[in-house]
Amino acid sequence: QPTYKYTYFDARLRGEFIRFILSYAGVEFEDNRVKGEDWPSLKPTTPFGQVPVLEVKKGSKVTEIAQSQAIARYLANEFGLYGRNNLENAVIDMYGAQLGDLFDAFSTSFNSNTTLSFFTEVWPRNFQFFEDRLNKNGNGFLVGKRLSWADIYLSQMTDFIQNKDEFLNKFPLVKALDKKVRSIPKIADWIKRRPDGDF
Ligand code: GSH
Repeated sequence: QPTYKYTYFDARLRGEFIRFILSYAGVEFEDNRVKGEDWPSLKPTTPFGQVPVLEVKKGSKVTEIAQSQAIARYLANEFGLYGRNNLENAVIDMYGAQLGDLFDAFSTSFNSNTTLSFFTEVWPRNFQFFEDRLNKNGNGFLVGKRLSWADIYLSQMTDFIQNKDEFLNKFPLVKALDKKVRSIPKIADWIKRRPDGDF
């Protein structure tokens, strides 16, 4: 059994869905939360100067994985969060990529004056895509008949919405999926014991 060290900032943001996945997997992981003042010295030691990074230690061999979606896919393969075949996996990855783009847009909106249009336009447009897709698949999951890493990512993304409950009333299938993911005992337990924070 490998051991896992997960490095991200002391925040949920782009890194939290991986913590959901690690919790779902039921594996112990070191939740290494880098402080702002320690980041400049750590940055050059990471593969691309960014976090998240997952270190997977098997025996004496340590492999570092950067890029959140590469980490998610690795864990999905290890812990049964993919589909039944390559085609289902491609569609799961498609949703993951869309959510990654959405997060990129969300973080860019912080650094410009577009936060408002983000909340009135970009969130609703994207959540409508996912609502329609859930409606089409018809069983509460994005792909096939079981939970995938994209379902977990979509659920975690709702953390960043202002007035989440009210907002999600317009997207009842996303709301139900979010509730289902957060009710999975190992994820519910993580949410209970994780550090507090606004983001
Ligand atoms: N595409 C990458 C991923 O999905 O992991 C983006 C990683 C990224 O933007 N990381 C940010 C970071 O490390 C935090 S969310 N910022 C600090 C820096 O670039 O110095």
